[in-house]
Amino acid sequence: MASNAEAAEIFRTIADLLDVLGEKFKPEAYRRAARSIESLTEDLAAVAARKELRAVPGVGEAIAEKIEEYLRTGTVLYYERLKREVPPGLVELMRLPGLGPKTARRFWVELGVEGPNELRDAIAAGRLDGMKGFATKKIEQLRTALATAAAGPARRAIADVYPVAHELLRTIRERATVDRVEVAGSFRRGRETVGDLDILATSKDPPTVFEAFSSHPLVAEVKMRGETKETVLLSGGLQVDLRVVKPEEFGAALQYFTGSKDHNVHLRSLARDRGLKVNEYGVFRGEERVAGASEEEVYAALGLAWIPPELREDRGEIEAAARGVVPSLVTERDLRGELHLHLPADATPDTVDRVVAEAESRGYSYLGIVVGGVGPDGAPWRLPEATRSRLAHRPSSRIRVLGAVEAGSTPLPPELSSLAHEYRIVRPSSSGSVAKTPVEDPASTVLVAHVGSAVASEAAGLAPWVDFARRTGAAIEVGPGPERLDSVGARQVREAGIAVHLPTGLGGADEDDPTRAIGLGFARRAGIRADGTLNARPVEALRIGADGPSRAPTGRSRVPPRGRSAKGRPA
Ligand code: DGT
Ligand code: CA
Ligand code: CA
Repeated sequence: MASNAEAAEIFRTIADLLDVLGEKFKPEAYRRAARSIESLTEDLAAVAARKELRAVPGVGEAIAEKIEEYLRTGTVLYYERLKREVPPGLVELMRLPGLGPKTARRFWVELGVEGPNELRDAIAAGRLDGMKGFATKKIEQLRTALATAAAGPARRAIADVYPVAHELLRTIRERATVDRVEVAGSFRRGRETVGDLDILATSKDPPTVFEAFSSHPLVAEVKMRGETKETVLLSGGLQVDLRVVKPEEFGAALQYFTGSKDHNVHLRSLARDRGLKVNEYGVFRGEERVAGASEEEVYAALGLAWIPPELREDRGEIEAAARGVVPSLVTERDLRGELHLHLPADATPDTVDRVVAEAESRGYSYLGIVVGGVGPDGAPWRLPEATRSRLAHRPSSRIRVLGAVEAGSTPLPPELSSLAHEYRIVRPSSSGSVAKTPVEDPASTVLVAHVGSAVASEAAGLAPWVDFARRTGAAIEVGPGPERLDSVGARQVREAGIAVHLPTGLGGADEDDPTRAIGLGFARRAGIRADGTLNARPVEALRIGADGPSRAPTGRSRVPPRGRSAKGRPA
């Protein structure tokens, strides 16, 4: 149960509480201890076992006893007592930006304010006006901080964070001496939004890692720097934690800092039942480390199959792993093609050749390009004639190139009826509803795309599309952006027995294009496997044009089946 991070957090909170209570020197002592616990390169329990706690800088007799108490009982009575002496609202107050324990104390003592709501009222009533140290501008900042806090912590869409994370990893790999470096936390679990980034590395020369990291131009402020951990704020305000750990602990640290917290809590209770202890340094039987270098090893030591990060939310995945039935989720390597590629409106035949070459180089066996349709504004559009005809008349190509039209679920307008295409994509109209008139040829519809996540997360918005897909046999696209079908919606789609289409990011701007990884992450979070993924199927199974399921496979355009890995994760 015990962890260095948690112990440090307890001591830091003790310091804050003592500040609120008006203590003079003690708070700094607890802060110093917290910093040094955080910089330890090994488990506190190991230090305690060697009776060396008192040799840790900043740890004297009183604090050493509290660490021992924490290791024994999981908490510290002194801390529990202090928490009872200070109104909980004050702790919230002192955590607000621009406030600290000392200011919180002044509001408490001078105004009788015990929490955010009361402070808001006090500001509104003008009770801060004329208080020493509170100019109008400062009061305005407090008002903003209170409003922001009430709205909940700011989380960012994974699509926005993805390029930043990759840029930081690339810099660390290029400029520092590292062996392994990975992003953990909610990012690795493929969550729709992330609160902060958690990066883990192993290195023979840790200072080079911190140096490469904190000198990156994106870094605006170094908030905390210890021997093993550094916390920075990027210029956009995103917090990034970087930890450098020992190679023999990397798997345990990756497991611990990937979370989720609920998943970890469940794992630790499972470990206890088996007489083991699991923390960010490894799995231990007594003092002996029985696992830690790899995640596989950590899960195996607990009698579990390795669990993909996207499933680690304590929603039954641990029970499944104990029975050895972790689903093998769809991976990038399962994808055999793309059916929903939009080209720029002015795309030339060369553009077609380029994306086809890219699809070929990925080993895909088909590529569906949208050649025209009805836009969300209701206006018909089509790619230039020469570009469209390139689809049908190409120099030899190893893959099937297909044309699609994309429109709402009404019949195509007359000006598009002559547009050559092999299949149809349906998109919700801006109202999100399914038109009463069915498409003229439901059998040609293979895909529903552009389903919004706002629509998707309300069952009512997604439901008509699930019905539509069930009726027509169409698949529904997941992702790619935060405004599109998310993992919650994808789960509903899977549970209805409908296949998904995954964006491939073909023709994407650069290597940091998040399209493919994010759609894949959402699908994996929803428990989707290759067999539930339309574009993981061979071209003959797509129900498209003359290559419908009734026709025998030609064999020519097939790629050999690729191996599936239970351990695949989004790039
Ligand atoms: P986020 O950053 O809000 O999007 O979500 P996470 O899951 O990345 O959370 P974060 O950054 O606070 O911590 C990363 C992981 O580290 C978290 O999923 C579990 C683990 N962890 C961090 N602090 C604690 C803790 O105090 N107790 C436990 N049990 N686990 C923790
Ligand atoms: Ca995080
Ligand atoms: Ca974090």
